[in-house]
Parts: sequence; C-alpha cells; structure tokens
Amino acid sequence: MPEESDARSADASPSAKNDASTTSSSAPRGAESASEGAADVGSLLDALVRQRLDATATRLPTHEFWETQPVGQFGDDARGEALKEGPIDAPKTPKEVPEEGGALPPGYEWCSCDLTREKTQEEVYELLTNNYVEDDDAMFRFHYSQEFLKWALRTPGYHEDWHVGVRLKVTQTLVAFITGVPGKLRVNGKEIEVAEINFLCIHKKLRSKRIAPTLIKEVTRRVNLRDVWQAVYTAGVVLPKPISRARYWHRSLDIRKLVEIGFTRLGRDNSMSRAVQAYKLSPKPKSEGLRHMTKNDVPKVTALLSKYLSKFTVAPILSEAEVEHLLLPREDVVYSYVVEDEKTKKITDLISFYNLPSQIIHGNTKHKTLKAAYSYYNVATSVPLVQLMEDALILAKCNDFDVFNALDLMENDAFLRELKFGIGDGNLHYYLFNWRVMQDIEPSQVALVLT
Ligand code: MYA
Repeated sequence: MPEESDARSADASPSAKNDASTTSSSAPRGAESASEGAADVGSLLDALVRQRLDATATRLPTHEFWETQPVGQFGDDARGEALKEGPIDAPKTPKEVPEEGGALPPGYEWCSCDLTREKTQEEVYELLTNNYVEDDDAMFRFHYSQEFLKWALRTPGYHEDWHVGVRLKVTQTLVAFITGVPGKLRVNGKEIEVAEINFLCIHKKLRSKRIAPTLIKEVTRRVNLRDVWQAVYTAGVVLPKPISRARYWHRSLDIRKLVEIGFTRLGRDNSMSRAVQAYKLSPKPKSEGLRHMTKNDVPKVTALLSKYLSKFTVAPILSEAEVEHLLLPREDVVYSYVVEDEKTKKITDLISFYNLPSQIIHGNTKHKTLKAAYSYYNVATSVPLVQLMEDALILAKCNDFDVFNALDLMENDAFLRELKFGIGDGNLHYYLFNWRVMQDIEPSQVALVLT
C-alpha cells in the first residue's frame, strides 16, 4: 500500500486497506511490514526526508494560503531566526477582528448552522454523506450519522456561530461547511484555549476554487471574535507544518466481509479459513467487573482519565461536563465501559470507542456499509492494557463492528501488534494554529483523539 498516501481518507480509514496474511505470524502482513526493524528504517527515512525538506524549503510545493497563516512553516529551522515556543502572531483583541466575513463567489452567502434544528442536521448530514472524506481510490467514504454529528458538534459550551456554512443564495442549498468546538489543551506543559476544527467540506462541484482558504479564514474570524486565538486540527494532507504524525492501525473483526469489500487482502499464502481462525475472539470480555459506564461514574472517570492524560505532551483538559458528554454511552455513537473494583468501588479502568461507518462507494459488492469502531480513550490500571484492549475488541465484535481502528497514539503501540492489528496506508497529521512547538512530537506523546 502506498505509505506516503496524503489523503486523510487513506489513514482515517475508509480504505486503510491492509494485507491480512495470517500465515505463521500472529499479525497481519501489513503489521509485519511495520515490525520494529522496519519502523526504525521508517523513522530514519522520515528524519532524512525532513532534513531534506528543511534544506530545500524553496523547492517544496508552495502553499499559497498556508504560507500566509500563523502556523509553523517548513524550513523554519533553517532560517536561523530565534523562534520561541508559543503564539506565532502578536497578541490581538476581538475589537481588531473584522465584523464581516470575507467575500464569497457571487451567488453564495455565509450562514451559521443551527444543529438543534432537524432540517439543518439533515442538510449537514447530506453534504457530508455525499462529499466528505474518501480514500485515494474512491472506494469508501466516511458516513457520519446525524446522531454522531450532534454528539461531536454540540459539546459543552459550543457556539452555533462556529458551525460555519456556505449556502447558494437562490436555493439556500448548503454547499460548504467547517466547524469549531471549544476545548482546552495542554501542550508541553502550557494550557491553551483552542477551537477544535473539523468537518471541512466543500461540495464536489465547487472544488479547486480556493473556497477552502475562505472558509478557514471565516472560522478563524469567528473564533477570534470570541477571544480564542489557537486551534487544533488533524488532516491526512501534509500542510505547513505538522506537530505530529500518527498512523491508523486496523484490527479485522469480520475478515470475510473485509476481504469481500476490498478493505483487506488476504496474503498469498493465506486462506480464508485460516484468517477467520486467526482473528477469532472470545465471546465474552475477560476483565472482571467490566460494565457499561453510567452517569454516576462521571466524576471518577474524569479523575482517572485526567490523571492518565497528564502524562502526555499534548492532551485535552477535560471537565466533568465534557467527560459526561464525550464518554457517556450513546447508542450507535459512543461506547464506554469501566472496570469497577468490587470492594473499593474505585473505577480502575476505562474502555471507549466510537462508531464511524464508511459507505462502500465502489459498488463491486452487495455490502453498503463498513462498520468501523475507532479507539477513543482507554486507561488500564488494574489489568494489562493488552487485556483491556482485547476486551475492547470483543465488545466491538459483540456490537457487530467489522473492524476496530486505532491510531498509534498514547500507549497504543503496546497492544497493536500483539492483538493482530495491521498497519494502515497513510498518516494522520496533527496541527496547531498560531502555536509553535519547537520539536516534532512523537505520536506516543499525543493523547488527543479528534472525531
Ligand atoms: S480534515 C478533512 C478535510 N475534508 C475533506 O477531505 C473532505 C473532502 N474534501 C473537500 O471537501 C475539499 O477537497 C477540501 C479542500 C475542503 C478539503 N485542511 O478550496 P481549495 C488547502 C486544511 O481550492 P478544495 C478537516 O476537516 C490546500 O492546501 N487545508 O481546495 C480539518 C490549499 O492551500 P495551499 C486544506 O479541494 C480541517 C487550499 O486548501 C485541506 O476545493 C482543518 C486549496 O483550496 C485540509 N484538509 O477544498 C482546517 N485540504 O494553497 C484548518 C486542502 O496553501 C483549520 N487544503 O496549499 C485551521 C484553524 C482555523 C481556526 C483558527 C482559530 C484560531
């Protein structure tokens, strides 16, 4: 698979195809290629490429828009300026921010999307369902449900005006979208108020017309009007300049279906019956005291998770209200389980994953949907992380998921190979807006999962 794939789709999973050879090794072949030796070579290559990028900054593809923005630039290191960690722009106040949005092409207008209205929810859902992230080969496209979008976008303290849309004036059709939700991040020990930016989407018929920069400037303006000056976002594409680069890994749960739909290939020496056997899981989780998370657990889960997140260089700072919103189970959206110690009543462990299916758009199969679970926040203190995550796989399987996806963030490296995840075919880049970090951050030091 093309490892240098630059579409978010490729890594964000629609087609993170991997080779499910399960012959002698315990891991799919995709994972074999990421064995320790190969990973070392990979990072060496990365370092060389980065060096080369820095040294030849002038010959890199130009980013007409991104080069004008307060983000780290390739070649920053080579310019020899005394750069400091922290804000890139000089401080401003909301009074200095333009009151009106920038000009759109004639016939289009700005709107805020009121996601409490069913009609608007449907419009956003339609736009994304038909135009959002696909893999490089146009086989799969993310299929966010309306319930998911409400969950992801109506977080505590959200602002309707950060859910930015562009409509055709005449018909009022929604043709472009970008969102921010408020959050707090800790980066290298400093706390920052941020907007988490997501769901940038332009109707296929309006692509390559430089509307994306206009949308990004508009969401920036609206965020700045509320006195917030930093943002965090992820993308498959390489832009100036990632603070970290993560990789998706995929654990087959229904290998037969994954092969049928072209998500996974069997290795040359493998057979379906062997693959089915290799990916078999116990019918029930192993960890004692494991149960669904409930509202009463929120304070203890917040404490457990906050302590865990404090270990990482980049992590969200979550209030109880946010933990309740983000982690309390929601049917078909987010699944969370805790381990409670029977005697002490302490919550010792947390499993969570969310449901983000992809539409199968290539048409060479009877299946319409790939049901994918995405690892969210997991904390293991009473059982080994590998055991906890094996339980996560079992729970995902019990909930009828076809595949379980995880990024190599946090301590995930500790279970990916052992639990037979295969490596995906692209990267997910992490970015900060108007905040410079002096050194690239290892994905194992990133503890932020954006949906
Ligand atoms: S990532 C998901 C992105 N969405 C998709 O992939 C869905 C399918 N694709 C599309 O809808 C379009 O292709 C998009 C581009 C909208 C992606 N992030 O209008 P254009 C730059 C940032 O002619 P189009 C997510 O949601 C590109 O490098 N910039 O292009 C996080 C070029 O600039 P430059 C991107 O193809 C979003 C310019 O756009 C991306 O018609 C975070 C070309 O514009 C991308 N994913 O539309 C957004 N893709 O010349 C940033 C392309 O400089 C937030 N481009 O290279 C920043 C923080 C803002 C808030 C700050 C507050 C303080």
